[in-house]
Amino acid sequence: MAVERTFAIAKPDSVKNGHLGEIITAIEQSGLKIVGLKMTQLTPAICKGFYHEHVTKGFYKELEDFMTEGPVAIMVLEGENAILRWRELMGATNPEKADAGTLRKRFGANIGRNATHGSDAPESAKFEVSYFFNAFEQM
Ligand code: DAT
Ligand code: MG
Repeated sequence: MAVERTFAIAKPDSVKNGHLGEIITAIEQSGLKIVGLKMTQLTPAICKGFYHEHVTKGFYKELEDFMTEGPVAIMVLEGENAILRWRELMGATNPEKADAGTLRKRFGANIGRNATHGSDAPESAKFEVSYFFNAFEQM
């Protein structure tokens, strides 16, 4: 398995509830390296571009309202098998179904407000990283 980069978000609920530090600690303790990090707030247009695969779904409005409601921390993570490792650290999309100790189990309230985002494949990771980070913002 090669060294990969993946894209992560500490969603508005995580930032608002003061869980950003714990999320960063979990990433560092897992051995994944943070090679890009910044705060931003998504607009509806930016959110639609980011979640392009979901814009036609019934839950999209709820997703956009949530993702634009406050600041987020966005990150690029690097490591061997980083895409899958970050997904495993986050846990299942629905916090109720996430394994104990995962970030979504610890900090997510429900399937909509689920604390973190992670890319799901090499192609989406490449798109998502480049959507938010230019070359000078990645170490
Ligand atoms: P993931 O974030 O685990 O990759 P996804 O890509 O299927 O999950 O969906 C993107 C986000 O959309 C997800 O983190 C939360 C929201 N979402 C997904 N399914 C939902 C549903 N049935 N009801 C409300 N929000 C949902
Ligand atoms: Mg997804």
